[in-house]
Amino acid sequence: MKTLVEFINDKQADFTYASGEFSRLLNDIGIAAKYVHREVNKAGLADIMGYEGTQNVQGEDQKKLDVFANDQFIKALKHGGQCCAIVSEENDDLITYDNQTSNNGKYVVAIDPLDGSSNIEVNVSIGTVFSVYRRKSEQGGKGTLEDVLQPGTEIVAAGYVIYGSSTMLVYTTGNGVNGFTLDPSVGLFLLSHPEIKIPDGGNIYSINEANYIYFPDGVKEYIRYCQEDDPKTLRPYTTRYIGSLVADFHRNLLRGGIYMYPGTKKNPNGKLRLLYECNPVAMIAEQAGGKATDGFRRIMEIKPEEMHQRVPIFVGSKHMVEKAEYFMNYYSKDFKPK
Ligand code: P6P
Repeated sequence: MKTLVEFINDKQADFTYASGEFSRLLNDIGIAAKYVHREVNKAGLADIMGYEGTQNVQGEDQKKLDVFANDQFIKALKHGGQCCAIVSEENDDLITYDNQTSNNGKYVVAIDPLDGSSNIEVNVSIGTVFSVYRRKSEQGGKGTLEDVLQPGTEIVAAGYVIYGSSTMLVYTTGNGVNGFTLDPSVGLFLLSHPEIKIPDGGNIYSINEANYIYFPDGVKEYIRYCQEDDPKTLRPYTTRYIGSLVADFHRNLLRGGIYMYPGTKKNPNGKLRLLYECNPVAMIAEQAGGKATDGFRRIMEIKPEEMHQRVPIFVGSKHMVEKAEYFMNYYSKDFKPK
């Protein structure tokens, strides 16, 4: 099996930016993921669970693993010297570096270092979600907000790490989606899922139905559609929702399905963050033949206005997302962003 390093080097010619720096940055993410894998897999044993006592920008209690993961990615990207700025779910403000090497870096990273971390103590799969942009500001100075507030169409690499029954890195550089499984005995990510394509005939819908009474009518009608009997269109579908984006998305990517976190009357922008949750999974979905929308607009075309901006998301098998969009446009035009 090809290792991640061999794969990146072989594919270097495919990159629009056939530069060693880009390959180095991808490898830095892989290195940090291995350290997080090690800590996640002993969380039950070590006193690494429990709250760090601080809160992140979302006002959520930070668990020690959240902080550990955040530190690992920030350190690895600093060590690699290719990244000049990071927007992280765990930090209110843009992270920049004080060393010249990093300030010469050509790239910026948006990352959720440990998404779904509330699931750690119940042993549910969690994940890291990331996207990489080329900086727009002049090389040599610190990275800027302008560098990270770019639409998803500008992303040069996007992916996630899922810390589950095995640890996998799944990513795209715009030339298809490939999955690498970590062999902990040798510390190598091995190409286990080449050229991932999301099945068109998906029949899994993933949504937190506890919010049902607040959903737009379009979502309620789409859920009803999923539950109606129609053997021709594989309905009734089945529902799977574990409350960990990376776990829910990864299952649907391999099996076919739709993950939805819609806006509600109470929270019109939903819950998930555009920069480091929605855009990365949207790019993976599109590169695997799927689709990602906020109910009306392509996720990757939404221009971010601020770092921790939330957007509604419907992502997964193309025909499922298109059907959900149909219901949103028919029943819930009032939810369409102005
Ligand atoms: P809810 C985890 O907090 C997360 O950001 C995603 O990983 C997950 O899909 C979603 O929120 C779960 O949210 O409101 O259903 O608990």
